[in-house]
Amino acid sequence: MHRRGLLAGIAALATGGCAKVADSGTGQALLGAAETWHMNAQRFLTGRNALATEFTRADISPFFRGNGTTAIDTPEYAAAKATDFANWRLTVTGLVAHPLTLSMENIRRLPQRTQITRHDCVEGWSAIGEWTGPQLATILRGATLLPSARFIVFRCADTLGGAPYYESIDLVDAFHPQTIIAHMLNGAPLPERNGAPLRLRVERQLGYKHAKYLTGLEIVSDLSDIHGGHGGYWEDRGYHWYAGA
Ligand SMILES: Nc1nc2c(c(=O)[nH]1)N[C@H]1C(S)=C(S)[C@@H](COP(=O)(O)O)O[C@H]1N2
Ligand SMILES: [Mo]
Repeated sequence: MHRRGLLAGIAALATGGCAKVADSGTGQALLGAAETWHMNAQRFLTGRNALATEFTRADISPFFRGNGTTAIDTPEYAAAKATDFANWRLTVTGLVAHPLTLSMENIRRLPQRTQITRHDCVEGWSAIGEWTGPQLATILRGATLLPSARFIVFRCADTLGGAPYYESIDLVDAFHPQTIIAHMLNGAPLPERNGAPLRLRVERQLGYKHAKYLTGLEIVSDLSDIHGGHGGYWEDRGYHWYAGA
């Protein structure tokens, strides 16, 4: 984590210079003042495209545990799993010039990125895994964002306590090189517990941002009318929207 460097560096920052990213109404409503400070300070100190640490194969955790939803008990998901997700689709809708419906085959044929990174869950555990999939940027370029696009909303196939899991990130993280739509963990298709067949990896953020069981990407200008209005399942229950680690 860069948090120690971040805290050390904050002292060196002048207070006035860091209010660019979330300067519109939506950004301000979404982010508390301290959270906005944290996001802008982190991006200022490390660069908006700074890479999260990547590890070697020797560092990979022998078992990458599952957390939150680890199995989906619906007939639809069982049927999808039985056919190795041959009919699974990832839709790309909202503020795009070209809405997309991608099959697993489409996703596997895009240029791929493989990265070995550490996942940090706020519940107090970490694991290192090797993830493979296309960069989200590639998919978004294919769809072509409209000028009003500001956030990517990730729709998931599961519910927790009856409410759909969902997440969102802004365009800085969406176009970051390590932000991928992963379909493989450690060289094999994603296990069910880790989000089969598709999950987000957004490596500079904490575990709950990494939405599993992806069914759709929705490009929006505003998060306030989606579910609880805070940009994610856990955010609607009090977690920070910007979970930079
Ligand atoms: N769809 C969905 N995505 C999710 C969750 C979930 O319950 N449902 N849990 C989140 C949390 S809190 C963490 S730490 C990671 C866990 O990823 P893992 O199951 O691969 O360890 O997934 C995140 N993404
Ligand atoms: Mo988590």
